[in-house]
Amino acid sequence: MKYTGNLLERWTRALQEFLTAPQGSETSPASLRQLDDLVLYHYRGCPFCARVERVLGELGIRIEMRNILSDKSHEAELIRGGGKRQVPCLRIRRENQDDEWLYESTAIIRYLRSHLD
Ligand SMILES: N[C@@H](CCC(=O)N[C@@H](CS)C(=O)NCC(=O)O)C(=O)O
Repeated sequence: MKYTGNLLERWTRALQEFLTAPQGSETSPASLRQLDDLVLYHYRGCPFCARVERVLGELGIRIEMRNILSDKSHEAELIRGGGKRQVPCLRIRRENQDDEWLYESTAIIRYLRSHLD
């Protein structure tokens, strides 16, 4: 019983520390930047998409994700706009210009790192 009490105490303390910890570190959700001009076409289980998603997480960037398997309109959009059914594809929206459709995980990661880091 004493053991259970200690454990409960430790959990409570850990929870309190977590809830009252200062915000703003690199990995805290509060530091995530939402970028509205970017959209990532992807699907779950695609390893190249996972690489891009990992870098987004690393950079603390949140963007709109469009899964082409769970929504056929996203798939149609990708083929119409980008020219082929391949994920990942990063859609870059620019004011007064056509959208850019960037394929290839390495090119997407290079873009994210060089423009947003
Ligand atoms: N070299 C590409 C490979 C991308 C790739 O092969 N993607 C697969 C999914 S993992 C794909 O879109 N295949 C076409 C399809 O599913 O219709 C990259 O690095 O992004």
